[in-house]
Amino acid sequence: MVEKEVEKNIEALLEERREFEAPEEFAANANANEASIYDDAAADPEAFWASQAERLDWFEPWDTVLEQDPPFHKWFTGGKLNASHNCLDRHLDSNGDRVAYHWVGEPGETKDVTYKDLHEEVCRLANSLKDLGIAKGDRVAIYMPMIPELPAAMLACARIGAPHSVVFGGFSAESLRDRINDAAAKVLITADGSYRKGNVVPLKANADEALQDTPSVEKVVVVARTGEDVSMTEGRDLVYSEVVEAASPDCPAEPMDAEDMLYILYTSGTTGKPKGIVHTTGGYLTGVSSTHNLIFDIKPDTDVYWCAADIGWVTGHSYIVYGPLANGCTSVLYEGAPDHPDKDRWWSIVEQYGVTILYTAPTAIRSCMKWGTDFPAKHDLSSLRLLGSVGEPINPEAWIWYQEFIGAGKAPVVDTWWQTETGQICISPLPGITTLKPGSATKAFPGVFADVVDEAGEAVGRGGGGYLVLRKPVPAMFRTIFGDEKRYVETYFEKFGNDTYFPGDGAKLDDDGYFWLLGRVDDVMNIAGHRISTYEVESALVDHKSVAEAAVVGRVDPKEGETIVAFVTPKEDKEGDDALMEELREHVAKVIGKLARPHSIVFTEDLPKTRSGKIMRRLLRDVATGQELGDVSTLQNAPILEEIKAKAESQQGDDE
Ligand code: 7RM
Repeated sequence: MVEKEVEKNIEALLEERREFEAPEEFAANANANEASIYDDAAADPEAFWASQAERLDWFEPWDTVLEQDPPFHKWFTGGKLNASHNCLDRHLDSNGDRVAYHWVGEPGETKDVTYKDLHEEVCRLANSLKDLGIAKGDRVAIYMPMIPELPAAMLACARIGAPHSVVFGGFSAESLRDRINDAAAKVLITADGSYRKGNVVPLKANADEALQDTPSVEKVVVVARTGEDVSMTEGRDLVYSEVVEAASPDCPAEPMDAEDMLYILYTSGTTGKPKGIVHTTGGYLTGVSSTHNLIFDIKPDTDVYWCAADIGWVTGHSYIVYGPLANGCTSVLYEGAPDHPDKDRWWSIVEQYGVTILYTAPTAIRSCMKWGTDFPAKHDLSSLRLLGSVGEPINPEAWIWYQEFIGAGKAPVVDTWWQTETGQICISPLPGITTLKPGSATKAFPGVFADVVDEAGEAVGRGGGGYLVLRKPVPAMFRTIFGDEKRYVETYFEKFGNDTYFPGDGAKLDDDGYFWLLGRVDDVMNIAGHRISTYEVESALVDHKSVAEAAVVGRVDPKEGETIVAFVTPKEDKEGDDALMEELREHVAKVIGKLARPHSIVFTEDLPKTRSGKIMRRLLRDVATGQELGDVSTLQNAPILEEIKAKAESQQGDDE
């Protein structure tokens, strides 16, 4: 009886939401507006991906679209191309004066960089790298702020066939050191510092600390961003502007094999040192440019596109640099924080440049919800015609808020599921075709074979829940973990066999075959034999009018089994008191069922988050179970954890 009630109310929470059909005018002009694209791609996926690859410039055509030796796969073998050529040179004749990036510095300066400007900078820097001894195949580490020199550095590497390894500017010296050493990078490109919330982040000082223990690095190129004094090591460190000015602007793009490495990007696994995710050239560029074109409905002549992620994450690699530039579109590149100098910074940028497409993360959307609607309301956001979300499940309330208060109720919201490993979006609506359901990433992109399976790897079918899998590789999918093929096979293919990629996410299929991502499988709780995802409880909590943000974990007790602990940030004007605690427990009981009612609720000003904004549930689980805290080095706000811990402990005392 109880179980039935839970089941029904989970369904009610997730499904009793409005559905949104593609707006007629949008559909009429959409890049993807024939539903047959799905069936055609399913019938012959290789023909579909080949047609997408043909949108690129190839120096030599490929022989075979896909060669598989599961779990290994190669795309467009025999083909030759260059990513930098595809992102720059081929646009020059017709669109050289088009703006590639409207750059906005956090302190307020702006700069428009055209395709011609970027091409020249890239060619000069590529020649400088050659002068510094970088040859095809050598790795270059990049540790930079969100300034135009960052995409330029990536493309300069791509131009000469040197794989780059971008390390997010928020990472510590130690993280930088480990990544440089794992890739054995020969050159580091960095900056004196960067601006964040009005402060200077000392990138060069961090780099110097890292460089004490990185034997592979021979030269360091330093961009003067802040102009502050930094120490320069004679014979090793060079000034970026001097190096670039001295170099020739003439640098032919190296013809690369489709399967040559384009870059390494490190991502944390559940255990052990970060994994160096390896992406190659032809498939990657095909995957990111095609998804960018069809999902974001890019009209290069008129759109101003803004992906508000950091280039240091895969979202920035694929959807700030390679996808948008391959499609010849104009982007915004913003250096700083969304609330500096005030909480309307993003909306003033949207207004200033007439941004038409905005792509961001649920955590950012929830921050904006917390700050209130006055900030977006101060600005004319009517240019926005399409909104995107990525990074974690977006709860229906945040989805609706985004559509309503940022998209004026008219802009479709595309919730895009993918990973560092997949390189490209895999599950997402096509905004001119797909009927949207708030909270669902909807359907697999054409040519992508996503499914939901049970523990034995059997398809659960519509209405079922289990593990998300991909039954065929996508072109932009990673090829291996740098230097650790064994870990590649074990992490992703041990569970269901070499033909089935396991991304580590749980998902449900609803009766229409829509995907509902439920978070990492290690975040699924088992409450009295019933699977309830932390996300479902979080969604119910955030659904309450007094809640800004919530994270939920399972506390395993040998006697009681698993119970639910919620960490809740109330909205700014709300008090996290006993009355609210009781109200929230009742609220969750009402929307999901008594079984899903949190056993305890800890109120906190903030939740522990990684620098990319993901809530670290693992650490909250440690707090909830009273265990020693795990690794906190990737947190952006580590001190909050001690506060939460102290509160949780005093509350637990109250319980007993
Ligand atoms: C792009 C990115 C990947 C993990 C992935 C999921 C989660 C990402 C969504 C999502 C639900 C989404 N790369 N995730 N997008 N969950 N809906 N639209 O975030 O490598 O940093 O993270 O993020 O758990 O496995 S990532």
